[in-house]
Amino acid sequence: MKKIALLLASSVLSVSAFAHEYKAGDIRVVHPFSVPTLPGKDVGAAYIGLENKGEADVLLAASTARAERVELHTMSMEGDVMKMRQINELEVKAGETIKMKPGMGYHLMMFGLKQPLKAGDKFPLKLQFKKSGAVEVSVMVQEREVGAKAAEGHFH
Ligand SMILES: [Cu+2]
Repeated sequence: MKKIALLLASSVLSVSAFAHEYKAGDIRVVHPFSVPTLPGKDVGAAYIGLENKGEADVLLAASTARAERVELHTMSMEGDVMKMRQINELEVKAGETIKMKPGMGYHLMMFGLKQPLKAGDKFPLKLQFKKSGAVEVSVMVQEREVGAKAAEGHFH
């Protein structure tokens, strides 16, 4: 009986490590990732999934030791121009899922990166929610998809 419990515990651990997700209260933070920085740039963007199983909450801020500051940004088409702007906070409504991805919508913009982001890097990112408090996640730097390349013109 004891053995089974141990086996179960270890498989749960390895599954959650593999799935690369975190919890802050009722919010699941899924697969935080970033892409390699462009040559000569010290800005980058991080992307996370947010699943809210509870009441409405608000992402207030993000920070990382890897960069001077992190801003919440959103990107959208205005006419035929892609425009990016800073937002003060990001509401995650009850039951809502927000999936950030390169090229469109929300992202976490990192300014003053202390070293370039390379594929395979990992770095810690702290997220601050209004209700659920703070959670530290590990961001994986992944090779940018070929298809996403064209949409990366938003880098400052
Ligand atoms: Cu941005």
